[in-house]
Amino acid sequence: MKRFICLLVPLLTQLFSVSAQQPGPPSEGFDVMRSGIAHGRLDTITYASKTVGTNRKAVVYLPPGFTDKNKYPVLYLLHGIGGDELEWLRNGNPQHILDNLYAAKKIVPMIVVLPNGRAMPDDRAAGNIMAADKVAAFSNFEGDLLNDLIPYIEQRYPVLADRKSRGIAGLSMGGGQALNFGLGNLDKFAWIGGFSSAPNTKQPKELLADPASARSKISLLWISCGDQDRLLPITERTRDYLSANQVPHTFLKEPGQHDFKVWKNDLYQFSQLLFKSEK
Ligand code: FER
Repeated sequence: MKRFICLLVPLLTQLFSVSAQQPGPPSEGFDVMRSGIAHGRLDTITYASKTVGTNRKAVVYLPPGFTDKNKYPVLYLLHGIGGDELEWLRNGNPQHILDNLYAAKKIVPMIVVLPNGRAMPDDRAAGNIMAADKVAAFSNFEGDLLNDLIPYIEQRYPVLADRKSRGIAGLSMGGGQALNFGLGNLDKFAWIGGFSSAPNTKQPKELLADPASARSKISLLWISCGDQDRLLPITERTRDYLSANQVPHTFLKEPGQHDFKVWKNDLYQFSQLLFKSEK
């Protein structure tokens, strides 16, 4: 009996922590606009970027019931190599996913900022999207985000401006950016998600040089990828390093390829974990 309990307790603990970390896949209609529930609002903003030297656009999602009387945590949600500030809206219906999650009381009220992560004067996804200067612009976005966009958002909207109230996530190139910028700036971000992260993801030792100090700072580190995605080895490489260095993280290998079916599922699950733990 004693032996049985010794086996059972760790098993239950593990099951419990897994279910607490992973909300599970959505059901049909999770990404469709529903009538009869409260809806959020989309703003298009233009901010002056000292980093790029131009005025740049971003889209801001304000949650249902938004009011200047409250202060909100903020998620910065980034696009992929072929996208821009409208990519999530064109292909992913994040506003409907989030509205429906609010209606089900599964997420906390948050502002979601959809930036253009290609930080260069012509930031359209036109021509050769793989050109070296365009790929470099995804790296250059770190300065634009930290020094231009975040200060603009924090001045313009009623937001909680501490690291525990700031998250960063993205898909593919945006997943690489979220991991690079989030883990590289743990004084600014406590909630980090890489969805199907691209080859711009830094090598593990550069990505997280000091795992011991990161351990206590990270509230959520989510890494996920479709099992049919040829970029899966990048996420597995990050996962192996995090595991070897005992950095708590959530790893999800989900059925699917490199597409919005996977990323909508990621947003659905990741957003339910955001801004909830005490750590
Ligand atoms: C690459 C393969 C994929 C790469 C970038 C991507 C810069 C990005 C894909 C995406 O954002 O969807 O070799 O190199």
